[in-house]
Amino acid sequence: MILDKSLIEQHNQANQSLHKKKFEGLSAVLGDEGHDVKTILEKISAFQIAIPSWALGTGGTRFGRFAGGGEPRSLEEKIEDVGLLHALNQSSNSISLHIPWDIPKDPKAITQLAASFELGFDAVNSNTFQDQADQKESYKFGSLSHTDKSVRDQAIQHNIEVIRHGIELGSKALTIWLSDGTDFPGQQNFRRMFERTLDSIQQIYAELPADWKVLVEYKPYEPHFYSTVIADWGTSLLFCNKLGEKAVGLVDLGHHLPNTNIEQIVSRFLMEGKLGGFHFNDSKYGDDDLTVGSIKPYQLFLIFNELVEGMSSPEIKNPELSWMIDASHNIKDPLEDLLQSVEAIKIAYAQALIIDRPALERAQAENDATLAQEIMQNAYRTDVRPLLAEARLQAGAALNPVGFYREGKIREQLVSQRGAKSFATGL
Ligand code: RM4
Ligand code: MN
Ligand code: MN
Repeated sequence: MILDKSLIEQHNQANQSLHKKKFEGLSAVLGDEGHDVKTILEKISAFQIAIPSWALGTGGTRFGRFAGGGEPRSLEEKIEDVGLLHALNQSSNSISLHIPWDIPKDPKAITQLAASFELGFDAVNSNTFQDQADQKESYKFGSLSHTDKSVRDQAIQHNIEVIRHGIELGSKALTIWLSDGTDFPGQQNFRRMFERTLDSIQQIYAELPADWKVLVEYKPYEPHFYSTVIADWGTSLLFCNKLGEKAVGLVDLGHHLPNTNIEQIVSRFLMEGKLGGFHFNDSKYGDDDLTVGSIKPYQLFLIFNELVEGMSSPEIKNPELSWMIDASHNIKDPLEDLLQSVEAIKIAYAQALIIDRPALERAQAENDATLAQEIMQNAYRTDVRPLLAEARLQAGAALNPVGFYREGKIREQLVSQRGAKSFATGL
């Protein structure tokens, strides 16, 4: 479905006067505080977040899945959906593919279709956590870490194929989320599992084009419940350092044990020049894959504080980052959920941009914890949404994307085109 741009203009006209009041008030205050609102708006506009191809349908849990209707039935329809999101917010100009859930059969046609929506391709993701129908060896007991070389070889080959698909699409990174692990104490030798995995990833690494990265994602548990080969950021960093310059860590916000200080992990990765990117989502308990910012928005802000500080510091030499969402929508409309996630990410970014950094540094130098908190929370408690709306307005996107989506009855139109019982591949 292609959005009629004139409808966005109508929507913006109708909402413009209230928006202008809010925006003018906020920019006057920020201006008085010494911020350059024009530069902030440019930064917000330039910030683009990739949409996962596996999260455009309704997700579920191992207990059930309640499809919402109008789900994309093919990779082409998934690209259309991301195009729709991008038209609504001008903030998601790429898609991240999961293979084999989404194999581009005709890469030329797929890249052309994506380009017609002004979209490109972010990291490609391999999948050795499920067995495919035509596959010879089983991943029941692991893939890249498996005891049997033929299973490892098959998994290595799959990753190399994923790189090839990515090259055809213009991607620049491979994400490896390795589900390998064990369920019971004594089941495997931790050190040997690590060594076999390293050897496997080294073979994949050797196939990376010169301008590519491999993003090494970590996760403490699930699907295995006793140990995971790449369980935490330390192990991810260990792999990256052993692999070489093209290997960088990927922080999925849901892949931490409760109460982990994720912002400090971000700082450490940045300090080492080894932060590759993010899988944004939110969680209460585990890898819940909920809407970004729905549970712990302050944590998200603190993460962006580290990012803004790190990226603007001359001491930090970190490669460009991949910003991606990795979520699953079990009860919400996936497109509405993704719009909310993108908005939450950009809110946290904008709030981090308005932290009074010189004042914060002075407070830190003077060990003034009270003042440091005041400064942080002054930024966090500022309603920066008018900045985001203004950036959208200037870019030709909708002032209120979710509002427009509902007024325009977009889901209803998708259901009438695709049917109430269409299913998307993915989570
Ligand atoms: C995993 C992990 C990966 C994602 C899969 C579907 O928990 O987050 O990044 O590709 O789920
Ligand atoms: Mn992830
Ligand atoms: Mn996950």
